[in-house]
Amino acid sequence: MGEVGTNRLILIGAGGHARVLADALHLVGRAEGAVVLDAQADLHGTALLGLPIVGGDELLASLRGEGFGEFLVAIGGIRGFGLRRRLFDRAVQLGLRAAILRHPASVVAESAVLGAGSQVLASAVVNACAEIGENVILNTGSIVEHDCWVGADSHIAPRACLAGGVRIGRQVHIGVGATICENLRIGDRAIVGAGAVVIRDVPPEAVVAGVPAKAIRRSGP
Ligand code: JB2
Repeated sequence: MGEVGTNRLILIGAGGHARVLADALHLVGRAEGAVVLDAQADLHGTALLGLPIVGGDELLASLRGEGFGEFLVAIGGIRGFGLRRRLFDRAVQLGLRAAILRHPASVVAESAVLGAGSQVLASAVVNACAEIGENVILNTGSIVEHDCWVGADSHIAPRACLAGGVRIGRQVHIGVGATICENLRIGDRAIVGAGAVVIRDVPPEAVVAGVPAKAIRRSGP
């Protein structure tokens, strides 16, 4: 896959999303030497698809000095965007580089741009001139059409589809199988429910659902 580079890699998080990333790392030959960190002490000393779970985030600094140069934030849950950002910033501050992971069965146009830490999973398609921000998850089978822009920390869930020219803000969640029609804007920290069909712009922090999608509440704590 090239983009991940040659340094040993740290996966931050050992849950469901981490299993998907670990599987892809095996496929692209980056699993060897990689380790996993998780907040749950009872996972320490166990393994995730063959990758050792060596401890919690307090190890980030010492791993940096032991030949680990790259990381991926491997937490993807809908409540995790602030956490994904905090973990990303902490690792970068310690001098680690965010890897870019492209599943070998994904399709990324040559003219598309992938930000640091972005994760393009199996069967995802990123079409011409799309720009993907840092720490973004393009999950299984998602489609990001030409000229789309996806802001940092956002998650495009499995089989969601962004039609051409869509702009997605930062820390946005586009639910499983949702469709965003062409040229629409989805504001920062908005949530689009699974299966929704969005036909109008969505303001920041709105939660929308249904066909056509309508506001149902505000996002946030
Ligand atoms: O601060 C932390 C921290 N907080 C929670 N640091 C580290 N290193 N790990 C942390 N965690 C760990 O993240 C939890 O202890 C837990 O092991 C993991 C989150 O796992 P979970 O399976 O709950 O969520 P996920 O984000 O891996 O997966 C969700 O999002 C994916 C995109 C699920 O909804 C999946 O179904 C979905 N595909």
